[in-house]
Amino acid sequence: MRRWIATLTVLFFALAPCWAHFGSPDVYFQGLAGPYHLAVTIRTPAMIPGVAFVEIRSSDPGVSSISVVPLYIVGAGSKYPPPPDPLAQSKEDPQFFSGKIWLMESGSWQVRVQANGAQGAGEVAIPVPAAARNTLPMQKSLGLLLFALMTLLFLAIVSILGAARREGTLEPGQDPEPNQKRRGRWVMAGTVVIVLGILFFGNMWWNSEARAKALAMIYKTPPLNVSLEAGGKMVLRMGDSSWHSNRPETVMTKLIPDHGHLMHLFLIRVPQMDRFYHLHPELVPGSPNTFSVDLPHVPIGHYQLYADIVRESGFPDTMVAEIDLPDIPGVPLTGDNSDASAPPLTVYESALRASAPVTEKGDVEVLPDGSRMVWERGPIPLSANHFVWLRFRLEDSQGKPANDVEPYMGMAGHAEIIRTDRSVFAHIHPNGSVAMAALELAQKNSAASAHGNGSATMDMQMPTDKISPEVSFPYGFPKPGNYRMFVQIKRAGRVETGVFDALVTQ
Ligand SMILES: [Cu+2]
Repeated sequence: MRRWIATLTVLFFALAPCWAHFGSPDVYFQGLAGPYHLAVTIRTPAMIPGVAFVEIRSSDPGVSSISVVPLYIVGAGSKYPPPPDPLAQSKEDPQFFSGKIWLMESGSWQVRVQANGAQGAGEVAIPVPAAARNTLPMQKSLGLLLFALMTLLFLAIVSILGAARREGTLEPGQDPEPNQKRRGRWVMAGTVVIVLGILFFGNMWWNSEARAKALAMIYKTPPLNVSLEAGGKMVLRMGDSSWHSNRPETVMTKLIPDHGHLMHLFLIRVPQMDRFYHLHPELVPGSPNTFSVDLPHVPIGHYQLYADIVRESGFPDTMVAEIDLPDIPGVPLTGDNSDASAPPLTVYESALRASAPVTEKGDVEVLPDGSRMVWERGPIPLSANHFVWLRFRLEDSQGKPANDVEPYMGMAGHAEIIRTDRSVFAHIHPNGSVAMAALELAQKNSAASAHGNGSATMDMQMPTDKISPEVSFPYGFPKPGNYRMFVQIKRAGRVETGVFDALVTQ
C-alpha cells in the first residue's frame, strides 16, 4: 500500500540531452554572438519540466548584459520566442554571467543568447537536445504524508460504515443490541476486504500506467543492427525508437547531413582501444534506415561502434553497437574516412589508476609521418564537470608549427573522447559539444526569426586555405575516470589522428 501511495503522484522525468554523444549530458559551446566571443556551459535539468543552468564567460570586457531564451529549433515553437531572461553578471568577475531557464518538455531545443555591450547587440543560438532519461522517485516526506492520509481515510470509511450499520437505526441515547454490534463488525470486515481489494487492483493499474508512460517518455537510442557481409561490407540497420516516432513535431525522423555526411561511424577495437576508424556509411538506395560502408583494412577483434546521426529537427542521436570482426583486408581509405593506431590501453591503465596525471600517456604524439601533435595541457589537472579548453598544436617533423593545416570536413578539428569503460562517448569540434548540423539549423532559424538580428555569426566559417595549426575544443568531462581522446586534424591532404589519455578527477 505504501508503494501504491508512493506512486500516487505525478511522475517527474529527469532530463538528459542525448546529442552526438553518449553519456555526456551537459552542453559546452564557444562562438560569436555578433561581435562578442562567448564560452557557454548549459547544465541540463534533472527533471522535466526543469531548470537548466547557464554559465557564460565573455572574452570581451565590453559586454554589459546577456539574456537567454529557450525555444524549439524548428516548428511553430521556434517562431515565437517568449521574452528572454537576463543572466546575472558576477560582481567579482564582470565577464561572467549566469542564470537559469526552464525547459518544459523533451525535444530539440535551442537556447538563444543575446549579448549587449559597447559594440552593440549580438545573438547566437545553441542547440540543447533534451530528453527524459529516467524517473525520479517521490520525496519520502510527501510519501509519508500521503500514506498517513490514506490510512486516515481507510480507517474513517471502515468505522463510518460500521457505525452506520450498528447504530444507524437507533434512537438518540439508545445502546446497540449485541446482534447490531455483530452486524456492525461484519460490515467493517467486509469494508476492509473491499477497500483493500480496490487499493490492490488500483495499485496494479497505476503501476502499469506508470510503466507505459515511462516507456513513452524515457529517451532510448534507436537500436542499431550491425552485420558484416561478404567482401568486408558493413551493413547498419537503424531500428525504430518509439520515443522518436512519438514526437514528430519536435524530433522528426528524417535525417540531415552533419558536416557533410548522414552518418559518422566510429569503430574502436575494445577493450584495448588500439584501433580507431572514423567512417561515413552511405544510405543503401531505396532504404531510408539502412546504411552500408566498405570497411578498410581492419584487424581481427571485438569492436565498439558509435554511430552519430542528426534529425531534421536538429535532434542528434548516438547509436551504439558491438561486433566481432575477423581480419578484413578491406579497401583503401577514401574521402573523409580516416583511421588510427594507438598503443593498447592496458599499457597505460595501471599507470592511470595510480592517479598521477604525469604518468599518463605523453602529451606529445609522434604521428606516422614524423610530424607531432602536442596537447597543451596546462598545469591544472582535469576535473569532472568543469569547462575546459582542450588545446592541440600540430608541428612538422622539425618541431615548427605546421603551416599546411587545412579543414577536415569543414572544421579545424574533430575530437572523439571515450571513457575507457565506454560509458561516455563525445564527438566534439572547435565549437564544442553541440551537433554541427543542429547548430547550423539553429543559427539559420535564429537569423530568420523576427527577434533575430541576423548578426549571429559562428566560428565555423569554412576556411578554404591554410588555417591555424592550433585547435581548441571546449568541453567538460561528465564524470571522473580515464578517457582516451582521438584528435583529428587534417594536414596537407592527410588526416592526422593524435591519441591522448586523460585522467579526470572528481
Ligand atoms: Cu566531427
